[in-house]
Amino acid sequence: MKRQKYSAFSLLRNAFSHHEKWRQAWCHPEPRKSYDVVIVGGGGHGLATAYYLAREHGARNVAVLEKGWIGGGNTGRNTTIVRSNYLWTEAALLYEKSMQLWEGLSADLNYNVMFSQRGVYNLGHSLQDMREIERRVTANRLNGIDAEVVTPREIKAAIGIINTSRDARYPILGASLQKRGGVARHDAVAWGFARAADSLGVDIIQNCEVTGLDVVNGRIEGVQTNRGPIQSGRVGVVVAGHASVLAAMAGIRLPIESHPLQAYVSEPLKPVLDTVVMSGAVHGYISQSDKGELVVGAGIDAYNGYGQRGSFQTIEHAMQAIVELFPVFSRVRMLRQWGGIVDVTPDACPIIGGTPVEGLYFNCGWGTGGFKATPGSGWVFAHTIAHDAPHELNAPFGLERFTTGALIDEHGAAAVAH
Ligand code: FAD
Ligand code: PYC
Repeated sequence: MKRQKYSAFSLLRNAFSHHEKWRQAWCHPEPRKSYDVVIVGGGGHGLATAYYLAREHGARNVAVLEKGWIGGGNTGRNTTIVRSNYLWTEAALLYEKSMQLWEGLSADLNYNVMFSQRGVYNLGHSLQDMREIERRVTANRLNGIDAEVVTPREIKAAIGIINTSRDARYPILGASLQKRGGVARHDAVAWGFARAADSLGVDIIQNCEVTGLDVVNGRIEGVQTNRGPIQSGRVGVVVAGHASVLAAMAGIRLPIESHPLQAYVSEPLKPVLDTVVMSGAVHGYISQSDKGELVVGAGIDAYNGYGQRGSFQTIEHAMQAIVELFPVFSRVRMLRQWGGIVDVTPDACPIIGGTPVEGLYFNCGWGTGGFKATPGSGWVFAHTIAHDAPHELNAPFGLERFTTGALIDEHGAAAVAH
């Protein structure tokens, strides 16, 4: 299939054609015998990595291998909150790089990822919460990131339907607000990166599961797949909740626990909530999608597992939290529930870099918060693979920090209980 070139006239031409005649946005090539770089995992991070490898580093012989369909993992299962208000400088700079890429992403990809900077509130319900919020806002500002502390009165003025009563079980004492934060359309992010990578010559191969990593004398030589072996001297693994499974194929044990994380959407409503509200204390967060559904999430399910479902008590807990914050939603009917598998590290920060196997790189451990990092993660991982060395932004996030002890504790800023 011929690769697409996009022009200002494509939209007009397609508007007048029947949709069956639309050309596919990316090709479906058969895997070649070998590639310069193989990326395992066709989520947002893997596709972004391939795109930036091609665009920033001139790589042309690149494949993305996806066991299912692109964006079918956590990329298509998350609640799409984007923010960069992390506590420590190392994390703040990495997430802020991503925020800056988000701000130009639709134009860069020539694909509307529906990035909507509608603001993100992180609520505080105790004096300790408020001290933590003030500390984080100050740290954010020192790193040049927009952040402010807002009072219950200001929160109520902005979000009329929120419950700021002092009599609530967990009264709202204030919040941090990042106005540049918001949401994006998750599928569009995968599709936009896929189309752009494809147009730069990247092979996107779906239904291609990696079943083994070929390591010879401490070097990666290729991968085994359900569609045959593929040779490559450079392999980047970006498989979110399945990172430990892939690492084990190369004899590596990662400091990662895999947990289900659930989300829910309601029946569609008229616009009632034009911002994002998160509360780590009551364990719930909520926004309203452009379709009108309330998009709701909670903390992780406490047990380890690979089932993309989640347990009933977490559903109950999340609904209690949301109804406590927004009593008006008590009569809304929920429509769908699902889970994704998140890979949580001991310091709630990602692992992005090389491994003891030469030519084998891992990008994982984003846990409950990697959607917001999609462009930034792909950008630094592409640099790492192209140069066989980390970019200064991801240098602190190497696997070695778990032996040197240079951990970056972001449990608080992760804002989701785990
Ligand atoms: P994925 O999109 O999971 O992509 C990995 C891909 O690897 C998958 O498509 C999978 O099929 C493929 N794969 C696995 N094994 C193999 C194999 N052997 N061979 C080939 N392919 C393989 N983050 C935020 O920033 N904001 C949020 O609001 C937010 N909410 C969330 C809510 C939920 C319910 C969940 C589950 C996660 C949430 N996250 C959020 C986290 C975020 O979704 C992830 O960190 C991020 O999407 C990870 O992207 P990825 O591309 O690394 O992973
Ligand atoms: O990291 O902002 C976040 C988040 C929200 C919901 C899940 N993760």
